[in-house]
This record gives sequence, C-alpha cells and structure tokens, in this order.
Amino acid sequence: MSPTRRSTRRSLARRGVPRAAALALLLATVTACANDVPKADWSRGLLPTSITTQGDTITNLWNGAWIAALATGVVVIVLIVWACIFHTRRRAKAELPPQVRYNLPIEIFYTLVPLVMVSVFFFFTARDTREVDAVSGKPDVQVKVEAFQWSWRFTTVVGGKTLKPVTGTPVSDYHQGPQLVLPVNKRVEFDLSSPDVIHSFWVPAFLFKRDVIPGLLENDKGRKFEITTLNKPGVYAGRCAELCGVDHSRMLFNVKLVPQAEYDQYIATQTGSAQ
Ligand SMILES: [Cu+2]
Repeated sequence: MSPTRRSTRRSLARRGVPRAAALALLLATVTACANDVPKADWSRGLLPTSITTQGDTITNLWNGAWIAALATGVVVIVLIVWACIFHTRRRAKAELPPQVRYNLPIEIFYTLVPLVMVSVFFFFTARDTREVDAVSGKPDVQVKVEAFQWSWRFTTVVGGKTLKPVTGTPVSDYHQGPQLVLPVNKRVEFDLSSPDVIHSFWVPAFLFKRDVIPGLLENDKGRKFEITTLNKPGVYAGRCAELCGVDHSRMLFNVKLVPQAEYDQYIATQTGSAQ
C-alpha cells in the first residue's frame, strides 16, 4: 500500500469517530423532538388510530399479515423442535438415519406451499392497494396541497367555493403548523404538487403517505388520492416524510377533523373569492 493511501485511510478513521458521535447525537435529538409519535398500542398492532375508512383497510391488512406470519412462524418452530427431539441420531448407533433424497411428492409440496402462501399475501395486498388508491372523482371536499421548502399551503374547494389558502412556515410543534380543517364522514380528494423538490404528504392517522413530485401534470394519477373521514373529531399530526432540505424536520402541519356543523361555520369564516 502506498504511503498516501495509508495516510488517507488513517485520516478517515480519525474522522470516523466524531461522525459516529454526531450521528448518535442527531438521532437522539430527532427522537426527542418528535412529539407527534403516536403511543404504541398493541391492540391495534402498534399502528396509530386510523381516522379514515382507507386507514381501517390498511389496519386489517397489517394485522392479517402479522397473524399469518406468526402462524407460519409457529408451524416452522414446532417442526424444527420436533425434528430436533425425535429425529436425531441415537448415540448408541453409529450409522446415519435413513436419508431422504429426490422425493418427488415432498419436493412438489415444498414448492407449492410457499407459492400458495405468497399468492394469498399478494391477493390481499393487491386488493387493498387498489381500494386505498381509488379516486371516485366525486369528492365532497377537494384540497389542493402545495408542498414547498419547508412548509405547506392548503387550498380547500367545497360546494363550489374556494376557501382562503392556509400557508405555513417551518415549526417545531405540529400544533403550530398550518391547519387543514376537514369534516367527518366525508369524501376528501387531495391534489398534491411541489414547485421545488420531492416532498411526501404524511398524516400518520391516515396510515398513508404519498410523495409530492414536482413536474407532474395537472391530471396525473400520481398527484391524487382520496380518503373518507371517520367520525373521529380531533387534531392529528402531519409531516413531510421525504428528506427535502435543511428544515425538513420542521415541515409539520395538522389536520383537524370537525363535525359538519362546525365545518359549516369554518367555511363561513374562511370563504375567499368565489370561483
Ligand atoms: Cu419536505
């Protein structure tokens, strides 16, 4: 190895230590700042409470997948333990136990079982993905979401009226971020756009996130998704889920779900120019 190469290596190793420390510090800070991390609840498979019908679909898929995976795990572990206890070579005998090789029925069985298992997983995943991705084109409320470095602008269109846009600035607490008010039990269509880099619109309580990609044309399917809100009034955290620059971690917002009467009042105070 040349002396130059050796010294580069040594200097990298020297720099490696503070880098690791900085990373650990960063991770600690990021974890400490995240006040919107939902409480772990085993009864929901550790998922946050879902506030949309699409979120319920995801919860079922998630829990179903875990149950199937755990059942598979139990069968495999039982078979391993059974083989270890009952099919080991007896110490007294020196010869090998009977060796099974080229057993066609067993090999067909080994091939078919995983194939069936993967097909079942695939079926449910494809079915639920379709459901979650579906856009009816007949929403009660439309929300234009503009993601920018480093906040959000929400423009709501409801009953033919365009409400005053809500524009945010980077904040450390999602309660202080821009607020998107939505009614309960209604269909809401989102149209996502970005003037700068890729962001990702994520409300953990939707159990869904969608990348906001700049340059997608007006009617591109990738810009739109739809939810049906459940009757769960409250204020829910939202954030950008795609590292998009220096203030990415402060690109926070919140969604406020309100009963219809309260939503009507909100509309009355927020109506901008009629379109
Ligand atoms: Cu972002």
